Amino acid sequence: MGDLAHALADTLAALGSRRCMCNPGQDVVAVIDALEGSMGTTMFPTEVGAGFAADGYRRVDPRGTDLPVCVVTGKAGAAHLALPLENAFADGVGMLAVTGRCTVELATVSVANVDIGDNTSKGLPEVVNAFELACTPPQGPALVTLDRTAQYGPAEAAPRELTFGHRDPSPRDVEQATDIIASAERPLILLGTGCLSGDVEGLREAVTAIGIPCVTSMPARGVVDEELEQCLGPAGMRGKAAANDALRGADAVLAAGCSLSHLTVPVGALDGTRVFRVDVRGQADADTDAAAFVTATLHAVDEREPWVRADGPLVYEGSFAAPVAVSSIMDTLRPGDCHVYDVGAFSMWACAAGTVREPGSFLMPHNVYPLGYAVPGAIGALMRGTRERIVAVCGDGGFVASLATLPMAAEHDITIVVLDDGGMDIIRQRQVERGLSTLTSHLPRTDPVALARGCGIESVRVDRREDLVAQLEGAGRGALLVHCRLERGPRILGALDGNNFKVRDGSG
Ligand SMILES: Cc1ncc(C[n+]2csc(CCOP(=O)(O)OP(=O)(O)O)c2C)c(N)n1
Repeated sequence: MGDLAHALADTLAALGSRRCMCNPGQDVVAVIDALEGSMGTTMFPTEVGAGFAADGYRRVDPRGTDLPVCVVTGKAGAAHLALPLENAFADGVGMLAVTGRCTVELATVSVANVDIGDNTSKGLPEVVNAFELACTPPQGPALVTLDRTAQYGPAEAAPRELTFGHRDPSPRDVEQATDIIASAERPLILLGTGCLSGDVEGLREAVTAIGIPCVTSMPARGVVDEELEQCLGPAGMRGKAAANDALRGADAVLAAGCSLSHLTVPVGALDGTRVFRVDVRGQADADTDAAAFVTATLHAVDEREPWVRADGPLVYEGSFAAPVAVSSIMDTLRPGDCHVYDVGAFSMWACAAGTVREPGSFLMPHNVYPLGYAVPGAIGALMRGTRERIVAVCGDGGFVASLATLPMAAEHDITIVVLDDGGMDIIRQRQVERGLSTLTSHLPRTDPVALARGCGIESVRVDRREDLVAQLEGAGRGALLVHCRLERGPRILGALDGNNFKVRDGSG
């Protein structure tokens, strides 16, 4: 019999994990050492960086059992991991976190919680169960906690054949959904992140073949090709006007893998609408492949002419401020690329801009909006190896928040765009609206170009839209930082949906 560290590493590798993101400490050094022998293991300078990288790794392609393993030490390490775990839990991103002891209650932001403590012989079968939960939709982080001494205690690997995988849609449920959609005058399909981990290819074919309009949640952007006439794009708070109009106007909605939160469904939009839901946490049909369910339903109904039209492309015009910079970046998004967004006023403009054609090409945390996500998230997405060109987009605030991870970018084919409007604009806008002091939306001055060069990253400064586009078109090999000096952007309206998303003069 070997020790727990090796038994755990062997078990996780046998289940399908290929990557470990870690930040070491005494509680987990032996675990990390064992994982190094079983999978690609990368040290991140902070636990937050490791956690966001694990998130980006899984978010870019949430299928299968290649669950990222995020290992941090107890107390300080585990406390730092609270933010990435909260973010992953809220957005349904699977990962397996292994930590030492901590009084911060991380179990509340995990889909499964295994406290191995010092009982090394009993814990591993439970870890396998937790692993399975973490990668089965609706996914989320699973947490394994151990005592420092446990790493060295005796244990045997406990892999087993995972029953992982979705249940095939039940014919009875499909029939019911088909009846609802077929008898509707204005049917609509609402696709959430649950669809991303299922049979996406089948879904894309079915949506293309049958003209029933569909909308997506923001994080599911790209699950079907937004260039399709019947794809109205993302709905919700920052979504497209046509998508929200369709939600309000539909008389029947098949909602698949979507939580129907206020971020996706405008308040009251579905009142009085017949809604059939599939693959949602807590529902009886929770483990159904949501994508396959929609596919089966679409194949059972007749082809239709769409009853709503998509918006034309959203064009932001004006000076080199956030809407113009962000829409220019979105216009360079090609199949095979992945753009990873941080949070800020600038990112709001990205939500309804551009055309997202494939899943895994537009990553933006949706519920928690954690500042500093983009750079480590992009490094994680790159490690998954499924996308060709990776671009991290952040504001000057997000850039500073992720500085600890910047040196790591030097070793990767990654482009970082820093949209620098000289402060934290989203905060400033709220402060101005409420007549508050704007002192705390200022940032200490930094020079992203000099900082990046100091880390061995090629770096340029641009002041014009054309120069930004030229840099992005040419990017892809090696690390590059593009520092955009922006004018202050127009005010983000307190918007409930894309209808309100119009560029206005002035910055009030
Ligand atoms: C970890 C964390 N801390 C604080 C916040 C609140 N917050 C949201 S956006 C933001 C500032 C963004 O500034 P910047 O990156 O410069 O983008 P801008 O708004 O200027 O476009 C802050 C502090 C957050 N979302 N996450």
